[in-house]
Amino acid sequence: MLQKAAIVNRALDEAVPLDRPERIHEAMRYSLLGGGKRVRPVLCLAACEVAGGWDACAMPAAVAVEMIHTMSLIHDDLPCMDDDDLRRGRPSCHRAFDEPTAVLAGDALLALAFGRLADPASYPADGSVPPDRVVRAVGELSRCVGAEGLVAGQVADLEATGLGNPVSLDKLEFIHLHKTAALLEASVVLGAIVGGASDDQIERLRKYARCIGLLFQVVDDILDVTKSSEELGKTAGKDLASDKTTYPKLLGLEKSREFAEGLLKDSKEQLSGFDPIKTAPLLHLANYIAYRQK
Ligand code: GRG
Repeated sequence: MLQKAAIVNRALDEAVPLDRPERIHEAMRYSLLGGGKRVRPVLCLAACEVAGGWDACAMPAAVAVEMIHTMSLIHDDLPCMDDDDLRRGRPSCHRAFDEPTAVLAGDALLALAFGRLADPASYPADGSVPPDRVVRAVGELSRCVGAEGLVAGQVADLEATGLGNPVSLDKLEFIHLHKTAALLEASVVLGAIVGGASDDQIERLRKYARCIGLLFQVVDDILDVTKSSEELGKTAGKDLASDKTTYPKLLGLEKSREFAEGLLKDSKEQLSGFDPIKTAPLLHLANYIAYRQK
């Protein structure tokens, strides 16, 4: 994972040069290159490999999902959203720069993500990723991050915050399936599409991604109450202090851990029909998400 994350970091660095206007590019680079586990791009590369492709085929999609993830974090930290001062162990973008710059840096990363994904020059020159796969990937990404996906999750989360009473388990699942799982789903599905997976393979990998997406959030909720801000690189205990509903609040810590174990098992079952050597990275990534410490 570290090796793949290093390749992704190089691609991200090259994708956002320090062009003019400098301040906006500085802000984009500050948030994009300042840490982050790179879970989404690594998932994208791993799914492409399962489908029979290689890293260069999936790199434009890998870079795109990390750019969108970063822009969602920048916007999530804004005073009008979660109002957070700390991100990836450093001041959040609007703190390090200013609010308008942070909004625009997020907007620019969103646009650039689609630009890189759609640009034929981003792909290997041997035609190993035909244009119809790229078009399908663009549509899939748009659906996963727009008002049916990530944005829907954020809206539902904002609506639920401040109501004073906990949301139901169903509502909590809706929030996380959209706010967190949708982009993990896009990461895996885009990798599978550009790698040349069949429709049936794409749907199985989608199910895997949705399981690990929900798992990711359950683990995030558990870490929020069991780790410190220093360990996490973001404000810990925030969910506990606010009226935000989390799995530990609804189910308790022990039942949340059991729920996480069930999701891990379900995710692995989706990989059973594939070549076990090729799915090994996805299997280990599921374990990593389940047992991560930050
Ligand atoms: C996508 C158009 C568009 C708008 C964004 C603000 C917003 C709408 C959505 C918020 C989404 C959000 C912040 C979801 C939380 C996802 C999550 C669990 C983040 C933590 O991910 P990690 O642990 O972080 O992978 P690192 O820093 O390691 O990358």
